[in-house]
Amino acid sequence: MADDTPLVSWKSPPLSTSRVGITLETYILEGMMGHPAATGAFTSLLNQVGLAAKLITSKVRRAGLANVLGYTGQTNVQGEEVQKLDEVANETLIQALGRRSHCAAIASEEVDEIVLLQKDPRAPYVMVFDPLDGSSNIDVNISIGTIFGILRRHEHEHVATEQDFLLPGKDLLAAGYVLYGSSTLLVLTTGAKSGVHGFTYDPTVGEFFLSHESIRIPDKGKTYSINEGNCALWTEPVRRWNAWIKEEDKTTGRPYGQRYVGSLVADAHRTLLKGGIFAYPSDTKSPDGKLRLLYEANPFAFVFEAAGGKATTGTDRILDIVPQKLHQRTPLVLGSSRDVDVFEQFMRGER
Ligand code: FDP
Repeated sequence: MADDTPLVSWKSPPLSTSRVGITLETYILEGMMGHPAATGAFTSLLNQVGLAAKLITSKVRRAGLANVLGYTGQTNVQGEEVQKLDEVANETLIQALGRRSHCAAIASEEVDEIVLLQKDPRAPYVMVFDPLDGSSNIDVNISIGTIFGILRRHEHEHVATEQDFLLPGKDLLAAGYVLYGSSTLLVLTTGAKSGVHGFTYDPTVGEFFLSHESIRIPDKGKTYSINEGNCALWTEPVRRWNAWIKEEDKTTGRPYGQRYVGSLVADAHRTLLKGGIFAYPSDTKSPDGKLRLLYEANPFAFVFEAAGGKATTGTDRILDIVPQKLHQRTPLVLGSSRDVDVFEQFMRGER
């Protein structure tokens, strides 16, 4: 009798919904295919952000060498004036975005005024970015990053103006950051519905691959992140919160550990993955806070909320603030929802 048992038993792998391993371009393209009315403009813009991230990575990775060769904003060995890395990153982004017709203008932490990229008033988007955040850390080989956000223009009678940028963070269409750390990681979100995803750069093939799918920040963490050297400058509620988080109490997991890199991208990224709280409150030296609303606070607030976390000034939701000017500063508190809630309770005097 013939034996029907196959020599090698083969079972199809379980159907997986995980997309880990797909490239950033595929991810962006799939996003567009989910919107039948999409023109491709947004897709193209996100792809240009990916391209700029690759170009800046290659420059950041050579920064130490460049330093040795004198490429530090002074004169290089050929006697030429050379640019600082944050200026290089700024120009790289402007050039990458200017090559397509979709980004009407940009506002950058590096530039006083907006930079117009398109004369066509129909150009649909504007972009905000901090091209190289934490730049005081470049010289000491510590992680730095690029932060970005994309807004839709509402008026197409004229070319873009500053007014196109003065929108609350809740109006962002997309936001994210690129962390130049032990590897380069691009974290992107178009909001809570699509989730927050991280793409790790493989320099050997020149592609970003989805490595951190659907990032969710834990409800509560074990670390706090603040420049404790500013303690004498803080307000009384911040000091009381700081003392509380260092007290011993097993039921609430205190004392929390302290972590502070001094590069927002690095501190915020760690907080996003591990949970806990990052705070740069207002103090007597910086009564309005130190960090910039448009380039730093809003993109991170958008990412944290999309990942299930919170972002506040201590009293108000960051994403609700209507900016009055481009380079406006704000106090910023980001983190796990329960940890941010406690911070706000201290600010309201409830603890
Ligand atoms: P940097 O001054 O090095 O550019 O926004 C700028 C920023 O860094 C953030 O990246 C960082 O979180 C913060 O300032 C650090 O400020 P302190 O040195 O005052 O702690």
